[in-house]
Amino acid sequence: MRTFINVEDIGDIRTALAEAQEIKNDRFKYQHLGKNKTLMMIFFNNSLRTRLSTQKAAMNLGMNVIVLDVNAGAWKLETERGVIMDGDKSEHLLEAIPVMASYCDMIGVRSFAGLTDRDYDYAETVLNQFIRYSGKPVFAMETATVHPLQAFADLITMDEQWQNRNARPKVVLTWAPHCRALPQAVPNSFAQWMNAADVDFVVTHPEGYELDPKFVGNARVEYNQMKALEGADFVYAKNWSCPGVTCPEDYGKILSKDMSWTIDDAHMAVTNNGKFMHCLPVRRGLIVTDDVIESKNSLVIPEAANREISCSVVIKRMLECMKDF
Ligand code: AN0
Ligand code: CP
Repeated sequence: MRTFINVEDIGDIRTALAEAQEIKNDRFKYQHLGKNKTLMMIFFNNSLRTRLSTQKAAMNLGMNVIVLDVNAGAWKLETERGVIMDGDKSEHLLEAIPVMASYCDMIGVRSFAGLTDRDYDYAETVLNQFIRYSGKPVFAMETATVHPLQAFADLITMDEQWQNRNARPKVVLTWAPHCRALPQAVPNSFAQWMNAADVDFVVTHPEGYELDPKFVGNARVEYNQMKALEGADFVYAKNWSCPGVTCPEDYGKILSKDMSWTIDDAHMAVTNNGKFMHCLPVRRGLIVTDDVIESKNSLVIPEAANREISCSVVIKRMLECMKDF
């Protein structure tokens, strides 16, 4: 594996899930693979889980880890070509990338959507520059449009919960209100991975929040949230800003703050004793009530714990490939 961005990069899902359990049973089994190899994690945005779980996964595999917070101590980086750099950005990504790459064997990138220029964000401009100019394996740690390490961890968590049941689970991705404009990376990847998994997948959101067809595919969209939640086995809540699919000029805007979409006991009551999921960080009172997130049906902590496992599978696969280069 040279890049980890989309669900196709992981190959067969059942094989990946089996590999995740193998690693979970013995996290240090592949410690020899990373000896004298260095992972560089580059953050353009904040993180708690990704920062810690990725570092832990790399250490489990015997790697050394370097972490760079671009906005805290490094030179401010220009990302676009053809500009006169007379502003506050002292260095161009086109020099910084090969320099950073010269110190490492593998790169993880976190770079959120700017939410102002849809084409720039959806072209994954920053991530693609890392792939093109580093010459190293690159994985997304949430980029402009995707968060595959999260979606893979979510799938591992659902697989663990659903074991020994014959029917396909009903999984509902529901939009929920938030006070700030958030990216679409988490719902995009979640939709992409659920479409590839053996589940009955439904997406619900207010009108105008339609996700990009590249990710949502032919998933069932139900605009009535309560109807969508009926009989759900898993409820995956997330806020996202307008993806600009039906109305490009609304890209990145907040179109609704409708608090009737906040997941509370009344929402969970229509599900099939459904489990509550969220990638975290979550704002209580907006996305979900205290009671729901603290309930025995809440999976938010196991999801976060499985980030170490999803990342271990990805880094292991990249290290295995490196022998060929
Ligand atoms: C980010 C988002 O919604 O994409 C990160 C989630 C993992 N959340 C915030 O910025 C609050
Ligand atoms: N879920 C997730 O990626 O969290 P962080 O933003 O804290 O890394």
